[in-house]
Amino acid sequence: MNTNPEITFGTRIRKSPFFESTMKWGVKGFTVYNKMFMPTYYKSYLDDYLSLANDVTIWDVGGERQVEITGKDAEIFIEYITPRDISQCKVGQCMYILLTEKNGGVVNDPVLLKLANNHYWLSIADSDVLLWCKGIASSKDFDVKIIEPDVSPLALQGPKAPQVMEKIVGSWAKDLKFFYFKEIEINKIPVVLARSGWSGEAGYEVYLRDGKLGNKLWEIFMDAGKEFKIAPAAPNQICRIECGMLSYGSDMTLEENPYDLNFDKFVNLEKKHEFLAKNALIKINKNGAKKELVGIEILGDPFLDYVGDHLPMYFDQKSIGKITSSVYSPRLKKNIGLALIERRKQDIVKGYNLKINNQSLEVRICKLPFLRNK
Ligand code: THG
Repeated sequence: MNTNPEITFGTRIRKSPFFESTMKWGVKGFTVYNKMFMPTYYKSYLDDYLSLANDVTIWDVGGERQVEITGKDAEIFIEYITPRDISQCKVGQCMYILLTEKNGGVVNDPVLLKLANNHYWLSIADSDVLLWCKGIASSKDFDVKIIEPDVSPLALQGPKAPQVMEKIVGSWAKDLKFFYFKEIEINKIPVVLARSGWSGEAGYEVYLRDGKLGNKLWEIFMDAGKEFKIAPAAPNQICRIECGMLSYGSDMTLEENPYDLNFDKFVNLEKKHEFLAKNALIKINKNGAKKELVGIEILGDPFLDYVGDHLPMYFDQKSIGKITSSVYSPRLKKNIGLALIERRKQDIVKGYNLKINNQSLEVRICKLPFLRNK
């Protein structure tokens, strides 16, 4: 039996504009994200984590595709697909939003960028937002144009990221505020430069606007980052769990609504514009969510590898939910994770457990985030 199968490289799964560079710099694992190869690690999960936590790393996150919405109704269209009030979003600003379907289920959790009035990008997680948006736009007669533009994000993350960026674009990079961006050129390469990223560390995201120039952009960062010990890496499970960021497809799906995820702050039921999930979310808010997303600590020896399954979590021998992500955190020196469980009536934090390799381990519920460095 083949215990180590590989995903075949063909033309059906897309390659990002940075693909060649990632191969050159020794990528060892890929996942598939929005039907595109996306690196998961280079040296080892631990080495990559240490570079991110202590120095600076560069990530090919081209799989975070953009869905561009333009046209007369672009703003009210975005208002319609999210429960968050985006009317205060300024040109040059990002917002984290949830897209929700009619019953309140989460379709995706993109970063919204406002490039101009009635010109937005949704920088999406792994689900079919382009088709969902096109379906809604045509069924409701919105005057919008919806495309996937030639735009691919490259992330620069880690405590030394501001120094690397300063070297490339100048001192203003350090003053760019979190979740704001500027449209610029780096050595004639058109990009959108944002202060953002999925790591809990300092960092930027550089949205490349010409797929032909990906490897050139990558080398500019590698050269500038050399003196800061830059290393290629990827979205890091340890850092993002430490800082309590969720991953669509793992920690949330269409089966969860924003209240299940404790994302009340991204729902504005009173907002001015109509939105698809309004009635459903009003009802859920009134009756109370059935699930809750919690941070957990798993007692016992360090997990050396990622747990690739949603393991059931038990209380009194009864399955009360599932563990959606878990890792060993070298900084916190414990196993931490996220779980989706039946909403508790009382704040009971002890007495839970999971089963792994015929062993039962104790699980405790903890406050999120575990760690914030910014
Ligand atoms: N960057 C870009 N696109 C993306 C991601 C990204 N698309 C997919 C996925 N990641 C979307 N998920 C998130 C989750 C959290 C955040 C960003 C994208 C995030 N959260 C901040 C926090 O938790 O502190 C801020 C949230 C807030 O507004 O309060 O940054 O990483 N381009």
